[in-house]
Amino acid sequence: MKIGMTCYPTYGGSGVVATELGKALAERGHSIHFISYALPMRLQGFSGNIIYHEVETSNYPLFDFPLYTLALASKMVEVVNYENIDILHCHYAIPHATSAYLAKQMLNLRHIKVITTLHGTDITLVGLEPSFLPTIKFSIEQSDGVTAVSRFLREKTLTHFGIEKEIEVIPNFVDINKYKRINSAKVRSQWAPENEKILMHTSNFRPVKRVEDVIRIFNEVQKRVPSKLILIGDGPDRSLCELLCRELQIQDHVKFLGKQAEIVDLLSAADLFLMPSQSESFGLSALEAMACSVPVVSTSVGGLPELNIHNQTGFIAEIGDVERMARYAVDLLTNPAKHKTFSEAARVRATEFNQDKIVTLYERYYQKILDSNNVPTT
Ligand code: GMT
Repeated sequence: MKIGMTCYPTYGGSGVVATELGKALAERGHSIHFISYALPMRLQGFSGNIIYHEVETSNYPLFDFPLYTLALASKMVEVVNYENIDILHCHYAIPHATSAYLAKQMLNLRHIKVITTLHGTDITLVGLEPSFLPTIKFSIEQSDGVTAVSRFLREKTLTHFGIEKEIEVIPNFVDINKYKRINSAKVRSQWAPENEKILMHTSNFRPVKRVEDVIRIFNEVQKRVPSKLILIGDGPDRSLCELLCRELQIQDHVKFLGKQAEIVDLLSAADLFLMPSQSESFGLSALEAMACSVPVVSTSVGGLPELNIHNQTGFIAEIGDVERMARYAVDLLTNPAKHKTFSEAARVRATEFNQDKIVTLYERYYQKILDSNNVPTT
């Protein structure tokens, strides 16, 4: 198949899923054309079956705001025509599904099929804003196929947007052969020279991630367990978090690593992963941690309970219940036998989301949509 894959290239789960999916499909012999405004973060190195097409936006003085949606639609038309694309697969509905709809119209409804994968805040947060809702609802309804990364997200799409369309749940995935616990003695000795416990969090530091709660949980934990906190990623809340560490006088126990492209050796040094999000449709970074045998303490929001099994692969608690999450963390970090059992269960759970299995689901879904003669609902 020839697939045009559109995603955000930045540090975030939807771009990671799109990129890893594209790479896996390319390895299976499909031709993948990434269409985005910058090289997706995890798309490094040459692969014979992958081509990257950059979307240029005009900064003509009349345009106060870059017209990315239109520029993307035009680039999609070009790539579909020149490369004989079968499917445009859009990750994150805004504005990608809208650009793909426009492109399909410009192509005069040529054989091209549009598939939209819903990832999270495109449905639960920003997509609900009045300035987006009607357009996003329309674009989702006009897609030939729609997938969501969790059952939670499918339900939210149907109820929030009043959409009656069939939505296939295809969960996120991890390459369990790459994401597995490796010897981390060197990294551990740098971060925790006294063999302290290591707590970890990775995110794009947006308010929904509640990284301040990560720090408050750690503050409670370190009072009872010698420990260090490693924070990976960057984003709008990072400065606030750096400040909070200083206010709590724990800055010497917390390391902000910024964005990291390769994290297996980092995750392998962790004893516990924290994800106290306010909203999380799936929690890909928790899955990657679990694949590296790291138990997870998370909130119970969104799709997280579909991944993190309470009292088995970690613990779940209500949003903002810092005290409870800290108690769970201390329980695991002070009980080696329990920690070992949870770590093993986390790895076993992660294997259920193995890349090979989930990429096959996408391949089958592509074929189903290509074979269908569906008329999008309006
Ligand atoms: O919706 C977002 O916040 C963007 C997106 C991203 O690009 O980071 O994250 C979502 O998609 C990920 C991949 O499917 C999921 O693992 C995240 O749970 C989800 N984030 C939220 O729902 C907040």
